[in-house]
Amino acid sequence: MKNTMLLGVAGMLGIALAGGAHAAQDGSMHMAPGASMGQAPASAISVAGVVRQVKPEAGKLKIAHEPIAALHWPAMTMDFRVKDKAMLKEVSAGDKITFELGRDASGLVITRIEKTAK
Ligand SMILES: [Cu+2]
Repeated sequence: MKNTMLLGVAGMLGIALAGGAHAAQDGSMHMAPGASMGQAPASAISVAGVVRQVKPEAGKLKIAHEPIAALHWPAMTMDFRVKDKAMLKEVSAGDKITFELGRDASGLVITRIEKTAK
């Protein structure tokens, strides 16, 4: 009886953890069918966030970003590509930034980064 209950709790925790794994490895998870069509604004989207990790080889930044209303995204931590790897030299982990998201042939890409605090 006790063992059964423990197993039940463990199972629920497992499900909760799986469901809570919100951090994405890149933006592709957001590319739900139709999500990028029609409603997405043509102009750049400005987003606030905190740099978590700089990945020079990959040309990516891991950013804990605030909700992005224009894309219907909740706040989360994820990787973003940068348009130019040189942009990665301007920031380091812990920097508070405002960045602009645009689109290229491969999807979302950071087109501009501005530090808001050190
Ligand atoms: Cu995200």
